[in-house]
Parts: sequence; structure tokens; C-alpha cells
Amino acid sequence: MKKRLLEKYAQNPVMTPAQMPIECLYTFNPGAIKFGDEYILMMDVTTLDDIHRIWIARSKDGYHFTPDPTPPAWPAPDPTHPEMNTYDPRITKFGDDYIILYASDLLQNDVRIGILKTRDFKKFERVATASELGNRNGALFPEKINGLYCRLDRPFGNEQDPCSMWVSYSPDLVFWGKSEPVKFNGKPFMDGFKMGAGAVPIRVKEGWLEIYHTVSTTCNGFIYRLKACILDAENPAKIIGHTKDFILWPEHDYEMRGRVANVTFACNALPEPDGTLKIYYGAADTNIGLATGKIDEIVKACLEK
Ligand code: BMA
Repeated sequence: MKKRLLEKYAQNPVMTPAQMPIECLYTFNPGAIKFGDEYILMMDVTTLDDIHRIWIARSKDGYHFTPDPTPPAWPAPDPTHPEMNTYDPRITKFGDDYIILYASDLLQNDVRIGILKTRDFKKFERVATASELGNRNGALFPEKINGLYCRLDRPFGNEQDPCSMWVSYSPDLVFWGKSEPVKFNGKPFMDGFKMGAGAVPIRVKEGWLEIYHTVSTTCNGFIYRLKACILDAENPAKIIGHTKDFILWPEHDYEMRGRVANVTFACNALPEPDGTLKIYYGAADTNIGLATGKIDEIVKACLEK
């Protein structure tokens, strides 16, 4: 039997709605980062009014998390028209700043990519609402590429051109363009019924390691599972290789029952100094699990022919 590239923490889930300081429906899809001596999760939290808002939980050991008493003060794009839902944040350390790309719904199903920054995870400053209508899954690379900020994003598709991963560039984090679909062997890359960026890409010597989600359809609905790919270091719109097999999938009760059944979804992948990768993943849009793997083994699986 093949060895799993990602092992799930035996005490999963590491976060459930029951751990929140107020009654909540769901806790899921966190952005994650190491900040000083803490692990920070910026979680999607759905309150009883069915609004998704981002809420921080903190941990010293990476396994036991305590949510803040209240969500952070969120700088709305327009104080007279605050966002309805904010969710799926991806946190990138860029110099001294932590830059957060997230899904910003002004109205239900009216989604754009919002960008905030912070230096302390207490005060958040608005950078931009930085996409056309119908784009999400923004993940900022941790360094400029060819002199420009670079992000993965996922414009909404249609039947001819289904949702897939794209790359866009910006001189200032505000104006974005030069957008193109990520390609494999010269053709737009499609894996599953739809797919999109997951984690903030990690620089490895072979290029950029990206953990992404791929969605399959069944007669009972979607299944969200994870795979990995390596993007070219200088031209991240080019895939060098990807895992043929899923590396994470729903199989336990906490991943198969909840707001949306059969979902494992990643907005982060944190490299540890010993070469371990930690992924805090959303499970059934309700809980948060932890999975760990070895970066070199995942890279090797991406490059296998
Ligand atoms: C995606 C996003 C995620 C969610 C997933 C499964 O389109 O909305 O936030 O986890 O669907 O419901």
C-alpha cells in the first residue's frame, strides 16, 4: 500500500464551533502563519445570523488553539456599505508585513478579492479591493516575481472555461493584471470539475510548491480534495509537475458531516524548520483539522512521471 503524504493529527479536529466564546455554527478554512512564538489561525467563523466573519485563534504549540474573545476590527471597503461575508483568508509574510488576501462578499454571492495588511494581528489596515466581481482564492507569493507582486487567483468560469487557477501581477497590490491561466504542458491546467489555489506557495529549490483543491462531482454533490503541484520559479503560470494522487481527502466524521459534507479545503501550508509541512484545513465547512507531511516527499511526488 502507498504511504500517505499527509498524516492527520490523531486528536483532530483542532478547532470546532464548541470551542468558540459565543455560540457559532461553523469554524473552518483558516489562513495560518507563525508569528513570534505563536501559531495564528484566521478562521472563517459563521455566527448564528449565518454571516461568515474572520476570527483569530492562537496557539503556542500548534495543536491547542484559543479563539480571541471577539473578532478583529475589520476595515470595511466602504463604511456605509460593509461587507456581508469575509472568508477564506490566505496570510503571506512579506518583509515586515503580513498581507491577507480574502474573499469579500459585498452582497450574497458577490465576491471579490480583498486585501488587508497587519504587523501585529491586532490592527488591520485596508490595502484594496483588488479584483473584478467573481474572483476568489487569492494567494500572494511571499516575494516579488520579475519585479512585481504576484498572486494565484481563481476567476469564476463557465462551461467552456471552468474555474481553474490563474496568476496575476501587480506593481503595488492595488492594480492587478497580466492575468493568465496556469498551464501544464502548454495547455491551461484543469484538474477535476473545478479547482483553485489553496495555500500560499512555498519556495523550494525546484520552484514553488502549491497545495491546491480539486473538486469532483458525484450523484450526491461535490467532494473537495487536495493535491500539490510545483510551479516554475520565474514563471509561476507554468506547472512543472503535480501529484497524480490526492494527498488529503474527507474520510472521518468531522470531514463528512457539517455545513457542506465531504470537504477538505486548505488556505495555508506552514513549513517547519525540520522540513515538516503543517496544513490546518477546513473540514466539512464546520471544523478545522491538522495534517502534516514532509516537504521533500511531496515535492518528489509532484515530479514523478
Ligand atoms: C468554496 C468556498 C469555500 C468552501 C467550499 C466548499 O467554493 O466557498 O469557502 O469551503 O466552497 O463549500
